[in-house]
Amino acid sequence: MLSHAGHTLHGEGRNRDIKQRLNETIQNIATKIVNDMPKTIRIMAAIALMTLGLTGCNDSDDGPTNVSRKMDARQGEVVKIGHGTDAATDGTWTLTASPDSQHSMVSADDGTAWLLPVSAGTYEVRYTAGDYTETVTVDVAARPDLSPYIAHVVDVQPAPGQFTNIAPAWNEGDSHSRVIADAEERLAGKAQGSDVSLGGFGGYIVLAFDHTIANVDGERDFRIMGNSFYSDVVEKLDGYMTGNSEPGIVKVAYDRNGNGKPDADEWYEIAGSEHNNPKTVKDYTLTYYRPATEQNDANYHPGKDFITIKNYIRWTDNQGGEGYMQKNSFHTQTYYPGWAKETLVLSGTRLPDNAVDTNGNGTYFTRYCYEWGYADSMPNDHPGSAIDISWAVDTQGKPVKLIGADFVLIQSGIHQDCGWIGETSTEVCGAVDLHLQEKQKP
Ligand SMILES: [Ca+2]
Ligand SMILES: [Ca+2]
Ligand SMILES: [Ca+2]
Repeated sequence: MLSHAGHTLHGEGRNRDIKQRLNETIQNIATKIVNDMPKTIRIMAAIALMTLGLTGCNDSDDGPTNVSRKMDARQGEVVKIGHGTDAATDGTWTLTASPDSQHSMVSADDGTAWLLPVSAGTYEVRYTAGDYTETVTVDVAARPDLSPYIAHVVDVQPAPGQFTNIAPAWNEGDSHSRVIADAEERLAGKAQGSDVSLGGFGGYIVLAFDHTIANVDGERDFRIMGNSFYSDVVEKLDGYMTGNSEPGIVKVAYDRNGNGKPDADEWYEIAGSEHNNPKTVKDYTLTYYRPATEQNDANYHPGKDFITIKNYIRWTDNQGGEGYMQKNSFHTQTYYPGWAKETLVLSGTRLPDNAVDTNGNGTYFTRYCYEWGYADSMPNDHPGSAIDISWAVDTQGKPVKLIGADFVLIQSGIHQDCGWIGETSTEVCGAVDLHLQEKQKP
């Protein structure tokens, strides 16, 4: 059984597959009618059904039934496959032939299967329930137009930070949708675009692709490009590689209602290397307050100090904490998102602080690289920055088996202050479907 006990996740199909599903339904009904007919009429009907692309034969009333049929599908699109018998729902689906290993398949207890082919070519899936065997040949057409990179930025909401209002850009009078469009211009269609900074804890971005990223068994499926790098001064601290790591939590969603939008579809968090770290806080909420002033502190000494406003952006959290984000001399624009209301409330998983003041006087910070399952943590060329959709968990922390992901959300996961270098903010510079990247090579 390809389904995952108690947690098989499947789709309701896509609008574009309505025609195909109708054909399937017709075929299923036809098969049932045929099975209910006397044998002589059944053979004649079976011949007639071949025009529908369905062939069925039953050697005797007591013998095995073998049915075979064909379906058409397209690369990167989930195809729903039902079986044509009501004799048993305790059968199993198996993939019996495929062009290569690049695909994903799940099935549900009601006997429905979903196949997501990454490669074009011929697939064969088989449903077996007792004496009943149904073989479905799925011809998958190539889609050379598909891109392995981000197609759209659906939403972006950076938290306050040094690069907020700069990357993506906000100028006086700009709407939130203008900021989203700027983020899309920076990222869409590129292996590595220009940075989008998510600001301090809780800032997030929602990305969409022009296809479903397959959750290929045993393989990592996509990578979020960031700007982290290893330190060449301090190699390891507490067992972690050090450098400029600003980890972001990654969540995935499958477009279950098939409308191309991350609306009613559930988000599943990628449980990365620090998921069970006792210092990780699962439901952390920060409230940021618009700053009262952008005036430098009276006791700020240019050229001597780096902090221009010490008590700059006030924050409170849901753990009884409170404090201020500082402003520094390197960035003079307001750090508070220009389009946001007077308060900005952001919730999510807070990762343990990862900064170490290496010399104790605040001049050289290094930041642990959490090893896997995050954005902007491990360097882009390291396997630790590639993500397996199989690491997704539900809100109870239970693993889920998703056939793939249509949408990816990245959220700044650290809430700490690193003195003169400021808050820790996840950067997103692109994203890539690792399976399709291989397929779409010229
Ligand atoms: Ca996978
Ligand atoms: Ca949807
Ligand atoms: Ca970064």
